[in-house]
Amino acid sequence: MNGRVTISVLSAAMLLLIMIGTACTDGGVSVEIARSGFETESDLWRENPSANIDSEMVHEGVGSLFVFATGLVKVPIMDVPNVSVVGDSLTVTLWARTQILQESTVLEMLIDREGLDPRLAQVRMNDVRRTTPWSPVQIAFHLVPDEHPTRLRLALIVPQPGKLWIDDVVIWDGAPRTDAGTE
Ligand SMILES: [Ca+2]
Repeated sequence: MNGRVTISVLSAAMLLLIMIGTACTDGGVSVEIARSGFETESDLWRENPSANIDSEMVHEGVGSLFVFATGLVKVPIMDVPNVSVVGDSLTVTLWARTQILQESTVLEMLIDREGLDPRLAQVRMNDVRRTTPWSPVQIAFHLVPDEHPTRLRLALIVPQPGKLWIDDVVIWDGAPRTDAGTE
């Protein structure tokens, strides 16, 4: 009887170790800093006539952000004050859907920094173009040494005409996963 109990405890402990090991391999640092599912209106994109909430073409929930670009358009999507970053990078994950989008969309992050001038970082989302169904995207913004972000402002830059929907945007401290997206 005691032997069985011991084996059960050992099995549970081994399973726990395996689970912890898997989590570390997949994630490393994976703290969520901010999230937007575009479920409510925001002043951020409301003033941009190219951007709207779409309540029909959603990836999740009741809304997504829809951008109808007739030329170059920049749409602010998140403004996150008072951040504290532990990892050596920031990762943005999102879901995107495109329709006749001529050029790749660019994700722009303006990083306010403790003791330094703000830094503007831009990453081209190579697969967010042409006509595609909802697809996961993952973009990494690497931090430079001794850079301590205090505020993050995220924007989409659509360089050419086309339609774009995005949903479930998350900014992570570090790299949350390695199984999706482009960079
Ligand atoms: Ca949503």
